[in-house]
This record gives sequence, structure tokens and C-alpha cells, in this order.
Amino acid sequence: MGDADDQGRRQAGQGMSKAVVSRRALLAIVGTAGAAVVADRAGLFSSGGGGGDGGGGPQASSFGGSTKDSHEESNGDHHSSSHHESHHDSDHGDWDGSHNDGGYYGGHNPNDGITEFKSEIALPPPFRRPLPIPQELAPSRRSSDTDYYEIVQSQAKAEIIPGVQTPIWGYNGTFPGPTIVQNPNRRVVVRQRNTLPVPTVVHLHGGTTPHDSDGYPTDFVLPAAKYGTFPVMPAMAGMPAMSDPEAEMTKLVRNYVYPPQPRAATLWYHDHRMDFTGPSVYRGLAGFHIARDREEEALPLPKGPRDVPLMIADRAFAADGSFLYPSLEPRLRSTPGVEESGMKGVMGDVILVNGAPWPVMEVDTARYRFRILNASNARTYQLALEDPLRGVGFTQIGTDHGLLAAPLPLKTFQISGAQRFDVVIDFSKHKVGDEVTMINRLGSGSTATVMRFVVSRAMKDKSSIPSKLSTIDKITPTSDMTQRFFKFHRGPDDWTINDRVFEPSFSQAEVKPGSTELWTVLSDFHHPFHIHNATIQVISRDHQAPGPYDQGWKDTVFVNEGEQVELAIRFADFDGRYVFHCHNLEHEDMGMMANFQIT
Ligand SMILES: [Cu+2]
Repeated sequence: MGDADDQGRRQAGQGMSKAVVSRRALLAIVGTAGAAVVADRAGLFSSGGGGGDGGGGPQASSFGGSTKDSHEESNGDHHSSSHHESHHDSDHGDWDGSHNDGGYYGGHNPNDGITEFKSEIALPPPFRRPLPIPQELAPSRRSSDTDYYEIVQSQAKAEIIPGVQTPIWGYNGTFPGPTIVQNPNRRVVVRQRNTLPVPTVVHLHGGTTPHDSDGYPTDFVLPAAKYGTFPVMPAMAGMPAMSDPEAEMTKLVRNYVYPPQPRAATLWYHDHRMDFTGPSVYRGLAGFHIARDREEEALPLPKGPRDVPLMIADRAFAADGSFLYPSLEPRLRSTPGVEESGMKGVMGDVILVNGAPWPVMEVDTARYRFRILNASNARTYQLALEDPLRGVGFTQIGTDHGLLAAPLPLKTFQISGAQRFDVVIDFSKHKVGDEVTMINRLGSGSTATVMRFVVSRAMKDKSSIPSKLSTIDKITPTSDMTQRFFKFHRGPDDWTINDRVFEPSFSQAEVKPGSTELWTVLSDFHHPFHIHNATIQVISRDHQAPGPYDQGWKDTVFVNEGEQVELAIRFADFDGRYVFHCHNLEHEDMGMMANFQIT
């Protein structure tokens, strides 16, 4: 199709009255309306992208009781009998009364405007379920240089809320999926079998991966024939289904090949099916993939049972116990998209850690390493600790792509969708019986609490945090680097990058293998920017220094409303078609994704 026509199809629709549902519907309608090209929209960089549904007030109800109010905490008093809800709102700038080393960027709450869906069942009290640890998957076989794993994507039921059965889609039927550990200099091959009623795509988030194993959004693993046929791009009224001639599809199984990873890092794998990533991940298709290396293994950091992955994800529950998600077509087989209420993203009122609501973990008087992943579809968190030894806080040691150069003490940090923060919490000065609660300063009511640690055993601890962790070659921008600009923009009924919704046949950039480019991302809403098969250093935010949570090698960078973030992006050596996109999964599903080509 011609470019002008293309543009028209994407950019018209300005006059559409009703808020729509998905870009596919938009394309269908606009496709019949001719090629009216709309000039750049006014107000792109004004703030306040259009009202919204509000984050929802505090949840009354069954949750009550255990969440301490932040003001009480800041006064140093522990009223454990406090029965009112927390409000960690934007005016709580110096919550802990000591260091305010951050707050969130620019004073905007990144969750503003995103709907928080309310569960239709009674929520359990917090801190009852022990923290589950996802099972580490054993290889089915090993060769001289490769570990082979097998995963079956399957429907299952999980008791997430006590006494309630929730249907999930899980890797090996579990949520989170099993953890894959990739040892130094080892290749990993994961044989994924799809027994779900829909196509799937597995993406190793943060992986350095050849394109045919990266989980390109149309590289489907097709389900059993009894579930019918699935075009790459589903049909909508008035528009036939389309296909992507470059898609590399397989039937039922696919071997995903992951070469040795360049650095030890907390990676994760999740579904990445075009148009349906949000609801598929929400149903449970996410797990950890931890890459190790010799450099990190040699450090005296906490190890073994004191090296703990924490997958934080919010969910809401429908009256029948299922996950509540506003899909237009809940079977996820034909029509993509969500109801208008979910257009800006889907948040729930239950905070799960490793699949359990507000769990509790018994800890020794020792240091622990926590690999914190925000696997939420749309929610951003500002994590902090309520701690009787005030001032203990976190020590950040790593980020998306592994260790920082040096440890970074943080009282609090903001973590947006898909980001990882490796932190150490030091319980060695605590007494048995002390309770340390991880809270979310961007939440209110039930979402202001994440989990609790209870110091249960006095133990000696030989771990330590060395003052030098790793070497990070700091990238200094030079004039010979290719520069590109990408405008992340809310269209009337979709989400766009440089005014285009995702189209498998269109590439927005051609880059050289192993090269480093300077990309500037401009945004009129808050978006976690993510790029595949590349790593990022944040160079500047609005021409100022990077923020306090931007250290190290990233693959997902939070871009605030109205902000302009300059990124040095270093591409991996594998040729082929890859994507970059917003990691608010509803934005991604509604078009905010683009191809780039390494060539
Ligand atoms: Cu976004």
C-alpha cells in the first residue's frame, strides 16, 4: 500500500466521536473514509493528556487495618491499631522525614489517568500468605555448551485469593512461570509448547537474542488445529484480516535459542503476541530468566536462598474469581483491544508478589538480595520501606542489565513497567520479631502496600556489598553518532510513535550491528520506553542530568509526561527485524510499537 494512503489511514479519524477501543477498529473505519491527513495535533506537549478515569479512591473494605498511615510513620509512632487507609499522595514529598532522594519525576504521578479496576470479591488481609518463590527449572538435558529446557504453556487454576480458584495461562501452568537460570558462557534452548487456545509468542525481555528467537510479535507459535486458524493481524468489521509475510510461525512448538548473555542480569520472559500482549501477560504468562556471569559470582553478595526474585504485579478479580480485564473479546481469539476504561492502561487493586497477594517473608538477621521486577501491565510503583530501624532502606546494586558500577543507597525508588532493580536490604541489625514493610508511595488504600518481611532467625551473615561492583563504560555522545527522534503520542483512539501505529511491514530505523546511536524520546504521556536486543544509557532528561533511578545499563526507561529523554542505545550484533515500544502493555497493544532493523 502506498505511503500517502498509509499515512491517511493512520492519521485520519480525528473526528471520530466515540472513544474507541482499538487501533484495528480505527483502521477499519478510517480505511473506508478516505485519506484525510491530519497535521500535527495541537497540544502535543501540553500536559494533562485528557482527564481520565482517575486512579480510584482508597479501597474500603476487607483490606482495612494493617496499612499504616505514612504521616504516623514519619512521626516515628507505630500505631499498629491504625485503621485508616494510607494515602501516599503526591504531596507526601518527604515521607520519611529524612532524605527525600527522588519522589517521582517531574511531580507527575505516572499512574494518573490510568483506571484502577476494583475487584468484585472480598480482598484478603495482607501478610498472611508466605512469599512463594518460583521454581527453578531443571534442564531436560545438557550438552557441552547448551542447557535445554522444556516449558508447556497451559491453562490451569491457581488459588491466589484464599478459597478462590482463578483460571490462569501459565508457563508450565504456573504464575509466575518457572525461573530459568542461564549459567556463564552457556547457551540456553527453551522448547516452548503451546497448549493454549490462542497463538503465543515468547519474548526474553532484556535478552541479547537472534531475531528468530526474540519473540517478534507475529512470530506465532500456533495452537492446536482444533482452535482454528489465526491471521497475524485479526480482522475487524469492514476490514479483512491481514498477514505479515515476514512472520516466522511454527506449529505447537518452537525452540527459542538464547546465546550466552553478555552480562549477569535479571531478565524475564513473557508473552508478546501482537495486539494481545496485555491480556496474555495479565493471565499469567511471565517468568524470570536470570543470567549469571563469573564477575558477579566472584562478589561476596548475598547468594542462594538470600538471592530472591520478586515479581510485582497488580491484578483485579471478577466475581467468579477470574482475573478482571476489560478485553473486548475475552477469548482473545479475534478482536483485540480493551474497553475505553482500559485505554490508558489496566491497573488492579490487588498487589501480587510472585503471584501471592501482599505476602510475608520470614528473613534471617542478614543481607538479602532482591531482584525486583515490575511485571504489571501499566502500574508504576514508588517503593520504600517502613522499618523500625529507620534509615536502613535499599542499596541498589543492579538494574535491567546487571550490576551498577558501585552500590547506590536509596530510601525509595520508582520502578515502571518491565524495569528491574536489584537491591540489597540489610536485616543484620534487626532483632528477631522486627517487621519491615515494603510500601508503594504511588498507591493508595490496598495498593499502597506491597509485602512484609518478618525477621525470624538470628544468623551470622558473611555477605557484604563491595564498594566496586562492576565496570560500566560510560557513553559520551559524539557528533558522529546517528541521532533520531521519536515522538510517543496519544492519538484520538490509539497510541502512536512518530504518528504511526505499529505495522509489521514498516521500519522506523535501520541501524548497524554493534553501533551506538543517540535517540531522543519525546512524550505527551508517561511511557516506559523499551527496546529489544539493545542496551541503553540515559544521557539526559529535559537537558538536565539523568534522574536518580537511571543508573547503569537499562532496557526500559521511564519517560514522563511532557518530557524529552536522550538515550544512548547500543545495539547487539544480531541482524534482523526487532521492535521498540512502550511497555505499558495496553499502549503497546494499541499501536505504540515500531520496527527497527539491524542490518
Ligand atoms: Cu505508553
